[in-house]
Amino acid sequence: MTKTLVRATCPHDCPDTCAIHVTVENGVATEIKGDPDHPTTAGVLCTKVSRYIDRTYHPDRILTPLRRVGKKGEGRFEPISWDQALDEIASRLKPIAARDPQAILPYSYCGTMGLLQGEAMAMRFFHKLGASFLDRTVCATAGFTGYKYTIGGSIGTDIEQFQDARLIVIWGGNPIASNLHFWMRVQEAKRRGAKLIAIDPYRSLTAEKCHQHIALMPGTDAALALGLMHVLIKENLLDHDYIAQHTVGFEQLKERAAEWNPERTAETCGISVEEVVNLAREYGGTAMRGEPVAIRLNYGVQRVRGGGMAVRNITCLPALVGAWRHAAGGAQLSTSGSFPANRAALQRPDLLQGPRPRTINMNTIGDDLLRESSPGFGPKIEAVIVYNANPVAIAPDSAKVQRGFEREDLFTVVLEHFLTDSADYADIVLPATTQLEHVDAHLAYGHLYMMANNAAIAPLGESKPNTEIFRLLASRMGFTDAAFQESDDEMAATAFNNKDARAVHFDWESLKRTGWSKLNMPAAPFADGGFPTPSGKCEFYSSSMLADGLDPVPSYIPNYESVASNPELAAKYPLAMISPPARNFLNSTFVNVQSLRATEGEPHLDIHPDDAAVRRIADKEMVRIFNDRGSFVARARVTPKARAGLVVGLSIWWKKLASDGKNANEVTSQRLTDMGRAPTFYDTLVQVEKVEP
Ligand SMILES: Nc1nc2c(c(=O)[nH]1)N[C@H]1C(S)=C(S)[C@@H](COP(=O)(O)OP(=O)(O)OC[C@H]3O[C@@H](n4cnc5c(=O)[nH]c(N)nc54)[C@H](O)[C@@H]3O)O[C@H]1N2
Ligand SMILES: Nc1nc2c(c(=O)[nH]1)N[C@H]1C(S)=C(S)[C@@H](COP(=O)(O)OP(=O)(O)OC[C@H]3O[C@@H](n4cnc5c(=O)[nH]c(N)nc54)[C@H](O)[C@@H]3O)O[C@H]1N2
Ligand code: SF4
Ligand SMILES: [Mo]
Repeated sequence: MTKTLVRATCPHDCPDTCAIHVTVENGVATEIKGDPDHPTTAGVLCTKVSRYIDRTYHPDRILTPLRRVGKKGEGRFEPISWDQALDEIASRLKPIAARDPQAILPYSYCGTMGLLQGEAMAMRFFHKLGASFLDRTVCATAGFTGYKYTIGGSIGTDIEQFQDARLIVIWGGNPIASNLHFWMRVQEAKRRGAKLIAIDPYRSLTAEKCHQHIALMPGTDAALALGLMHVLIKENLLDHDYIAQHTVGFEQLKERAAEWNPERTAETCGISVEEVVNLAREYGGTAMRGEPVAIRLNYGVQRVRGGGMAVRNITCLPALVGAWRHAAGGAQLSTSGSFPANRAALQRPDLLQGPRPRTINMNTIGDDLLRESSPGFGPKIEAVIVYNANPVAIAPDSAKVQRGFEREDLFTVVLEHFLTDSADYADIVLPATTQLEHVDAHLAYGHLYMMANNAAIAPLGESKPNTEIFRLLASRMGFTDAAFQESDDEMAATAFNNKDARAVHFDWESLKRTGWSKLNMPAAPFADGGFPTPSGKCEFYSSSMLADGLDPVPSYIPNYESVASNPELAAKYPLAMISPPARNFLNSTFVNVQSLRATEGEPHLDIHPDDAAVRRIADKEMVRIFNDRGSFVARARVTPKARAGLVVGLSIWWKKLASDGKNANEVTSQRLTDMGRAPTFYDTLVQVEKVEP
């Protein structure tokens, strides 16, 4: 019997990008473990990925190409050969491309974060084809943009420094569920005496375990940050030297913050005046004692109209108190900007001939699939190629998305492991390999290691890596460029720019052997300023924002849908709804793994006892959640974990595994954020009623 250990990397859309050891016996993966030597993984995988072997060998894996035989959405297919599948796809795409290739749309996100299976060959294919561009904005671009205006790029406090912080503010994140290895550092900081504060409308698993939990209303974080600035300035909890040397626009910020006294702030956020004042004193006071204060800023604050501004305001705070002076101080939203990734080499935008195609925002896929050709829009979408994504489950305003994919005149191809809600609408489904079956190179957005994934086992059935599928499609379409001949290893070798000082020690072959390699980065990136903004400083005043038509100074943009901003709508739909990730799912991935679904049980809605009482809803009763866009049902959990005025439906369920065939995205809207063209999943008003049995 041969038993080998293969070095792999977790491919999922999670900041932790864990280093994995896979044990392979006689060609079969038998065990998966966290790499004990990788500093952030520290030998630990989350519950979900501990089940990755179950997922890979799952009896429902798609193992051959499939052609639809039932109605769209029904999920009835027959197996066909690769040749049949590729011929059919090419014969459908060619005439569309001859008329206008922009009528073909790729739809992908981060089902795998791998640079090869995620983007390389697929992007080459769509560039060469001249297909519509997809604005991949479903997750992080609001905050990315707000952070960039202020700090200059996605660079922040190293996760490996957090254990030395004295105060950690976990702002709009639930790391126990979605950033476990950061939480392990936070636990260490706590043991060393740090104070932990969670800012979250919901008493999440994480908020429960912090010393303090500030439960503000969704979408009011920008106001809270302004209120904190007000108190910091009024009580002179400021690092004047850092402000003078490394920031611009303090006077304008001061003027704006003056408008946000603790009373106005507390009223806007739905919290107490003491909570505002004490948080400012704790944050500023700890920093004034020369101790590191760190903010882990996450995605919860971004999924509302003013999500970009919220991130911007929060990221002004560390510079005000000089927190960046310490390696363990400052803020982290994402580390992705630290990596010298060579995206042009991977994606080859030079393959594009002719003018730049139009761009479709992935968040408005519902409306856009239903649009006719027009001068403003361009051609009607005639074909969609979905990979690494499950739009029917994850995109907002889901009823429209579903209607779009139901169109008889739409040709849909889905590359998948499983018959997801989206695959059910495909004309052709192509079987993709999992991370155990293909090679890939990874960067991370929560740590600073370049990562390699070796293939542990041969592809199951007839499945193929995305890279190979797009190579074959390119050949069927008659694309003969050398770019389509490159192997996965050849592409991986170009993924990181090893002339860059951060990655000079990098080489793909050695990375494959060791599994991971840390970037050369200073421990405290902004201790002496050097922000990658136009001014080289932390920009309290941003000329770029002014040029982009935004308020150049931190401000507050209320939700589209809230009691204060839209009382008329709130009269009908008085409850704010958020639908953050469930611990045992990864977006909609893993929902079909029975053991993980069993832990989550069924779709739930957490509702405060007061809100339940007026609706005569008892714990465990079925409820209907609805607004003008749609409705879905869930089992009520009557609990003060949801603050009054808020309901929480942990997500993202597969629709077809829910009793009513629907999920939380029935009620979310396609409206976009203030910056970054991102979604507003948590900017949603609903009403809730008991479902009479
Ligand atoms: N287990 C698991 N892990 C995941 C994922 C998953 O689905 N499951 N998804 C991955 C992905 S794609 C992402 S983007 C990240 C997300 O990473 P995080 O943003 O850290 O993850 P969440 O668990 O969504 O935590 C968001 C928290 O924000 C809160 N929140 C909602 N609205 C607001 C608001 O307006 N203000 C504030 N302050 N808080 C608010 C929610 O109640 C929730 O507790 O996680 C990744 N990791
Ligand atoms: N209501 C609500 N909606 C949300 C969110 C929310 O918090 N609330 N969160 C949003 C966020 S942050 C995000 S990032 C999106 C995520 O949305 P998506 O990126 O669509 O994520 P998943 O639903 O996990 O779907 C990924 C799919 O990719 C497939 N896949 C994985 N690896 C491979 C591979 O190698 N090849 C191929 N071909 N397929 C592969 C998986 O099987 C899975 O079905 O959802 C968004 N939607
Ligand atoms: S999902 Fe996140 S925590 Fe779980 S193994 Fe993957 S990278 Fe690690
Ligand atoms: Mo995300």
